[in-house]
Amino acid sequence: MSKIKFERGLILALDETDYRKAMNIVNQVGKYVDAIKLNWPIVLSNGPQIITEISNHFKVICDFKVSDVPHINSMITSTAVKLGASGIIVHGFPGEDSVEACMNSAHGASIFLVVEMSNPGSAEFGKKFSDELARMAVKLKVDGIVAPATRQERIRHFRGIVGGLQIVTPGVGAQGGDAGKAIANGADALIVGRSIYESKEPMEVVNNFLSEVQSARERNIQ
Ligand code: O7M
Repeated sequence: MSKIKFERGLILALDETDYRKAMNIVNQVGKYVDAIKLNWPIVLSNGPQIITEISNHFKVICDFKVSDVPHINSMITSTAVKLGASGIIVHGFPGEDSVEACMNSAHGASIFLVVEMSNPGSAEFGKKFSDELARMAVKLKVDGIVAPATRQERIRHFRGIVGGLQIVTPGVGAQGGDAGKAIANGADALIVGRSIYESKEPMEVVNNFLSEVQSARERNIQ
């Protein structure tokens, strides 16, 4: 299993649960994104074989936000990888042993740790510990973290903590985050769902995001 690289800087969050519509989107935009993120809604609606079906052609990240005791985390992670996942999203709040269990059963798949969520309610509990979670990501040497595009300054803040770890960022588009600013602040890849799969012209939307990423990266280099 090879690690996921974010050459294009875009991950499709495929939260469309209708099989035909979902596969139609995959066929249109799959090869223009770095990975396709599958969350519970599409997997519960279509069965785990959808992970295998899509991963036969494209990199799949299973966004199960794994957050259980270590032996269950191991079972979830290794099963998702056997089904074809190249990346797994995990929570850090159950503690280092639970995250390590995911890492030890990932068989080379990338592990991304959620440090702060994009919804307003995440300020209530999660934000209080997000620095510690980012430091945990560095200590355990996970592959990357998930940080919110809805609060751009937080991406920059976490970049300062995690150094070279990958940062993937949800909350662009439908949740109000700005794609170019997210990249300018240090994100490696945008995670985008509804703006793409609810559009009548998904490929056009993907192209727009790709050029925003490209220009922001060029500006970052200058
Ligand atoms: O672009 P949207 O708003 O339609 O979808 C956003 C996707 O990002 C959706 O699949 C969420 O599960 C995911 N997400 C968040 O919206 N907020 C978070 O804080 C974290 C995630 C996520 O991807 O975690 C890995």
